[in-house]
Amino acid sequence: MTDCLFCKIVSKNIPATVVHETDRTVAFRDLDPQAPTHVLVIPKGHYENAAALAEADDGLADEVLKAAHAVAVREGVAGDGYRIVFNTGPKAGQTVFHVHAHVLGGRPMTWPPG
Ligand code: DGP
Repeated sequence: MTDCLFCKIVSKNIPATVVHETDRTVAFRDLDPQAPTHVLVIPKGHYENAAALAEADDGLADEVLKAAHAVAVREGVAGDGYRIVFNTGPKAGQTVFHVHAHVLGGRPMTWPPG
């Protein structure tokens, strides 16, 4: 999708610090990190949000989840605990409408989220 910020990161028209990549996913550091580790994992194909990705039903959601875990391992936060968040829809705080998993770690987390 030509207008999509994260599609432009996939096509390298916008720079990003990529930390992990597979054939169908890419993971890069968040521009405004909310934890010592804050990485976004996206499918390279455009899906608006987690619901659209789940409905696509082609195994890609599984690949995104596996990539998120691989990032946590690589970043050294998997042992102590980390959080994977899909903000889905404006009311949940989604601001970029290309599905992304936030992988957050490296500090204690609180619950419930805001
Ligand atoms: P959300 O609010 O769940 O849609 O999260 C969007 C995230 O995307 C937010 O944490 C900030 C991040 N972000 C926005 N623009 C850019 C960008 O140009 N580059 C990178 N690396 N991250 C961005």
